[in-house]
Amino acid sequence: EFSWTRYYELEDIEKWLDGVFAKYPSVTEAFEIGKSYEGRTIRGIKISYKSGNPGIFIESNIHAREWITSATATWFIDQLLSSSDPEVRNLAENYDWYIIPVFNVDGFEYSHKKDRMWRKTRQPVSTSDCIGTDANRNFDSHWMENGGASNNPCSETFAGPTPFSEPEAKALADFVTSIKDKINIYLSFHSYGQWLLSPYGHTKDEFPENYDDLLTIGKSFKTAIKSLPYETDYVHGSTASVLYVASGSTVDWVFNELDVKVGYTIEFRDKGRYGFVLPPVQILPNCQELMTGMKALVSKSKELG
Ligand code: 0X9
Ligand code: ZN
Repeated sequence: EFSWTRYYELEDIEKWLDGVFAKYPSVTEAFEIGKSYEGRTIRGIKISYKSGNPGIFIESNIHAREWITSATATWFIDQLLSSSDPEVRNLAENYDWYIIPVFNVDGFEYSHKKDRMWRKTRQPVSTSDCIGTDANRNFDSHWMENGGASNNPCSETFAGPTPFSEPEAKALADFVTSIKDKINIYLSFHSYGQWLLSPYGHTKDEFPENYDDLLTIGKSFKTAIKSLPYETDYVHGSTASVLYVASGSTVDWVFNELDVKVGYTIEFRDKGRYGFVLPPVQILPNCQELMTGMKALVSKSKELG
């Protein structure tokens, strides 16, 4: 029986997903964006209660060791389908959801089987003995600019030999491009640090034209989470201004190249005490925070049009 009191391997998550499709056939649809370097299928779920809804895309676990992201994504899927909370019903029924719970499938498997702290993809690099690229530096938007990524294959933020060198990144880009007119909000789940990060990542000298709106939406997310009994703090702002310069990320690529103008990287719990190895007892609190923040984020974004 699947639960949110422990972490699961890819195989278990995929079995759970199959069960979800079987249980909710009329409102769910399986999709595949393509295959990973090692040949695994990258799978997603579309949840749609009616046609014509605005769309929200969630990509999760692009960084292998950030297990809380897929645990939270699966919980969120379960809630959209089973919760009777009116605000969750509003999210479920008035938006179309595209959710990829485990994007970096090869890395995720490797983080379970060999190295808990693995981050990157698993594709070798011809010029080095080091393996893997940071998929969140491999997208073709300001790729390798401003020191926001590394050209050293042994670095954790190696951008790859070329933009979209990673089959996973290319598959995601092609898939999101194919449905871009249906996407209003793009979210990328990460850990850790408790940040809500908007574009830009590639520079701290410029801000998007709608940055005020992105801050307003971000503030609603942060305030909502702070109001919960845990009083967890999230810091919001542009990636480059509040965290560090990071170029070639998914959120910036979708924002710049596909013109999806509401996009955030969400860095979940914690602030570093456990870091990537967040204890399972914190899965549900993190999930509750995400849901509370999400309700606020979506409603503020609707309000601002
Ligand atoms: O460095 C990253 O890729 C993310 N942080 S993490 O510790 N999870 O690795 C931040 C990504 C920032 N996003 C954008 N550049 N938009
Ligand atoms: Zn990450």
